[in-house]
Amino acid sequence: MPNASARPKNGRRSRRRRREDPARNELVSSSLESAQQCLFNQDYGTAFVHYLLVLNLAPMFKDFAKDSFRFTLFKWTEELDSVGRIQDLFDCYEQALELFPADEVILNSMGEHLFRMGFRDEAAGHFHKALKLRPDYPEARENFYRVANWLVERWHFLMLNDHGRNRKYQQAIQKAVQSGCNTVLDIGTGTGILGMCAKKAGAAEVYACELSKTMYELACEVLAANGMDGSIKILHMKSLEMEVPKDIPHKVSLVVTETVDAGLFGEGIIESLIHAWHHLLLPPQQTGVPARRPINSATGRVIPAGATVFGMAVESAEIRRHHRLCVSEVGSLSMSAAGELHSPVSCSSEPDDSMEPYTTERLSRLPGGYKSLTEPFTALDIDFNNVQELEGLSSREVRRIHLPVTQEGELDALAVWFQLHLDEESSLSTGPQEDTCWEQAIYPVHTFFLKPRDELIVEVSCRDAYLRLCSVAVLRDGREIRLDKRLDSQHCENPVSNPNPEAELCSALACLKTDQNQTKDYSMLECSEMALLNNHDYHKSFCSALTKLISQLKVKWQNQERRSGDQLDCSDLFYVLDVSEGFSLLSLIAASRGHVKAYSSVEKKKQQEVLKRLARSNNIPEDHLEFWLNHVEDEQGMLQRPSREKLWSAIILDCVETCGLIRQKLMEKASLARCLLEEGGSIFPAKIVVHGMLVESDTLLLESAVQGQEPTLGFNIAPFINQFTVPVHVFLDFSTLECRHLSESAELFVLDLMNATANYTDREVKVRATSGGRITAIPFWYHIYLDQDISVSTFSQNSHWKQAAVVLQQPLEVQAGDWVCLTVKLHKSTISMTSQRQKELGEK
Ligand code: 44T
Repeated sequence: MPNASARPKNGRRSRRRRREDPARNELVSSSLESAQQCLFNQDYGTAFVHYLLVLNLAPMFKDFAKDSFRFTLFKWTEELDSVGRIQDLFDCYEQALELFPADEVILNSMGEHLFRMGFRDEAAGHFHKALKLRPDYPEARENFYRVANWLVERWHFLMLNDHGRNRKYQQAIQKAVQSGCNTVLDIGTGTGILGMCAKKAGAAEVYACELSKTMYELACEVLAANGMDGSIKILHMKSLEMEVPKDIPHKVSLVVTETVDAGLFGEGIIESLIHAWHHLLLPPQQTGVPARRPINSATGRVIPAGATVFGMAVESAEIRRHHRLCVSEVGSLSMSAAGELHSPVSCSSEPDDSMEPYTTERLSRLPGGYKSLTEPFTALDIDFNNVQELEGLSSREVRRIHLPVTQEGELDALAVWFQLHLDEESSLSTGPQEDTCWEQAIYPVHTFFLKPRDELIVEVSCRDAYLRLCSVAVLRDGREIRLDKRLDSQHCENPVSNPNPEAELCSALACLKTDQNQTKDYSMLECSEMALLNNHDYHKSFCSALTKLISQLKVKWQNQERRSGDQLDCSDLFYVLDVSEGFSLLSLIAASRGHVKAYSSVEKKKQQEVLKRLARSNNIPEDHLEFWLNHVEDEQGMLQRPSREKLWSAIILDCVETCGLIRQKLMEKASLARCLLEEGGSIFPAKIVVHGMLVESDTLLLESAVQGQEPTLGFNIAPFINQFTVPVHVFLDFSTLECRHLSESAELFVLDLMNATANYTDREVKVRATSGGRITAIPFWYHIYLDQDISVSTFSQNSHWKQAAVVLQQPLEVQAGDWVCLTVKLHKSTISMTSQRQKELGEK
């Protein structure tokens, strides 16, 4: 590959010299010819090098060769990708962008590679640039929408729309500045709002830092728009890397921050504050020593001043089905041999790195609700102005808390929230009862049925700067029942004080033994995969549809044999391919139908083991289950014939993502799959019908964009952050969304996966408003038809899918009886909608 940096700059004089240089011209034209020849021969690597040479030597060919160059680049990088030459791949893109820095197609394509490699921030930057260059470029727009949620998380909108929170922070900052905190650092400034509050309150010097590149750039725009770019110094870095005087000239008297997540410590506030106290803040005010000088003149402090964390034991079927296997049979397969299946969120006393200590939910919006089994208890109190206390957190002794059970029920989780004490007077709460938008942290625990006179023993500790909560035991009738899974078996049910040390030793050994077995058969599933296993209807439907298809094919085969006079060959099998993403039992369910050789796309070794164990225990011959990805070399080859002389009887496509969107490239996969089917074979699903409903929901608006015309605390922020608004809200729980239904549910679109001639033009659908109101959103979901009669809905009680909703840019006022015309578009598996009122259509 030529070294791009060694190329001469193309100044005017050198260009003229080049044109006059016959040897150079000769080289350019022969290279151009070679490039074209190599392209024709599909030798993309060499073609690419030739094009690079030509275009660097003779930029005037850029217009002429642009399309071929792009084509070569895409083909060559595809090859590099398939053989894992990632560095080379990105080098090629960089060289291409040096030649065509404003080429939106190259930018977008590089973004796609970056995204696939997990560089989301960078990927998003490329999509954003491509979109700015060509706002009507649909590929870049769709890609941008897919990543916008990661770049600028949706809570930014909630936060900026939370006037109560904004005002409380503003007042606390104002008070601190007016009482003498003159130099301020905003850690994790986001849009810059807290820093701007400090400046507006009169602080002499304001600094801010932000680690996310996107947020940093956004904050720069916001500061400039508010005329504060000269007076607030913003740094693109993590506060932990900041030093005095390198980054800020001296220590500050106030740190303001809201780097807290639902579990309080998840954004690293403890570590940031310890570092800030040692390196960035003036010493704290001595407690107990009366201040002689004006307070805070040479001392430092933090807003928020501290926090109190609360916890409560809850029952929730919704939490349970996402973290525990709740069924003993899945689609007629017995699950008893599955071994231990865990979600990645665990309260294990020895958590490993792959585990998260908590997940988050809004308890008030949990489908099916929740039941409190104990009163809320104080889990922790922390003073952010006391560095010794912050440092001591990790070494604090594990605290055991005894909680009287107040209501009987299944113990599923410990829910956690907190009060953030901004100063002595003012605080914010993230509690489930409050009228706030904040989620609670959920620590799923080992399920146990609690009775009213029980006492639940919870352990609270702080490890790796995370708060950890674990329910360890239940006190019932004077006996302590251990809840840790590892000590869960019968032998481990110890009386509170075991008078017999020998018996204690025996039971400890017994536990050790179980422990070993469990480690062996232990496998982790994503929460959505766990919920999928628990989705009885889904598996039952697949089971029926597969049984039906196979019996139809059997009849067909038998008829053919009768006609041809051949004997039925018992070794002839039906071939079924399951290309579901992640863990899926569908291949096994297919294999259990008899006369089926099934191919699973499960990739993880541990999960393959689970399937093998289940096959054995369900009497499925070992050679009737294969792992497809062990056979194919690369993902591109995912859809192939089972073998040279065979075709598939069924191909199972995983068509909807958990978030509620249709999977990318579904239609391409379906058309490929159709070609690989034997006659009479089928793709599952055969058809997808999109359903939707008109609703009025302020909640959805608040989570989608900063609302209203009023500036936020007097600052101009909304237009900047709202650039990251996306038209489709994902991961929606439509069943618990606060909203008014303004229509019945309606069929919006049909995707016919079995039909090769289906033509997906825009579709106009008329929906009648059943009540008057403002349509702000159109939640949508899918009826997935496995065949003509059997379907599953992605909006059902046990669904492992969430729903999605189109959020309208402008709410649409309607009256009962009005007709609304929706234009539904499908572009590359992405559904979009626009709406219009059609009063004049009247009743028909
Ligand atoms: N919390 C709201 C907002 N960052 C989440 O890159 C508050 C949520 C909330 N930058 C319950 C209650 C509430 N140095 O942009 C992000 C992040 C950045 C840093 C520089 C650092 N050490 C950090 C750490 C984080 O700060 C921004 C905000 S952090 C996420 C805040 C009532 N649930």
